[in-house]
Amino acid sequence: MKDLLSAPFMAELIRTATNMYEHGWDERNGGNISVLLDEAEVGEYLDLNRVIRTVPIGFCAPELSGKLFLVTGTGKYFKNVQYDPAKNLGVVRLAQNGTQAELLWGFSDGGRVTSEFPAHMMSHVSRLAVDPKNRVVMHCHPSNLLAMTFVHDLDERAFTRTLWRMCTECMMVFPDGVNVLPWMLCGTNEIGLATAKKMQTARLVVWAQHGIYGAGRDLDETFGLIETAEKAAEVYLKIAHLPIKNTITDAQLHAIEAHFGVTARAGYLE
Ligand code: 2HA
Ligand code: ZN
Repeated sequence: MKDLLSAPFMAELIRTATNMYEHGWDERNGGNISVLLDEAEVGEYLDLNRVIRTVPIGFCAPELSGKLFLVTGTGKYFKNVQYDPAKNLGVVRLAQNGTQAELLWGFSDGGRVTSEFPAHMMSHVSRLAVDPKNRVVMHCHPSNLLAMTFVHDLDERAFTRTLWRMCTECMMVFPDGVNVLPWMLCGTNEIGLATAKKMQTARLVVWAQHGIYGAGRDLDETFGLIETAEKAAEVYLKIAHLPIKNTITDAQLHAIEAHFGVTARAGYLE
């Protein structure tokens, strides 16, 4: 068996969690990540028949039964992931028709999967139905997006259109837009279900007064999605209180669509 800490997916997760912390997106134990792993690849590093412990997960995701995830732990700090991956991360397999998680590696201090496991797993189900190559769900607390939810209309079309107009790149990076949930209690199946429903139509879901969820094919793409939306929110907060003299028009957004071969969310442009 090869050393799991040398696996590319492990190195990439450690690098990403560290980078997210350094961006100020994951204070204290804020944020969580889950990555759908390839069973054959994990089999090079772990004995897939050796289950350390089994825990009920409090919801049912039969679509994910048998699937393996690398996931951050509840109460764990992103800033510490690089120093002790085996304590802060775990590899789990959903079992028993998606009602239990079998721990195959990690959470060495007796820890458990992220408190947002329902939102993560339900979002994986939603995104896999749209894109079978989706592997990553990421949650964090970027300051500008969070701040924006206090001063901007939470209507999804309006919120998306504002972000699209803040930087030219936004339309290319998230033409599917940003969905928005009102404030809800986090760590519950209810917010998990609501997030997953929003994930059916966009890869970014803002949790008002809390943070954001992103989904994508790999960690770089998902990080980049959140990074781009956060940059746009930062620009918005710099200009929102000033007299606006120029903007990106809908005609210009259509020009981006045509030139770069992207399609804006239906009905979001005039
Ligand atoms: O895991 O970010 O939403 C800590 C959180 C909860
Ligand atoms: Zn959070």
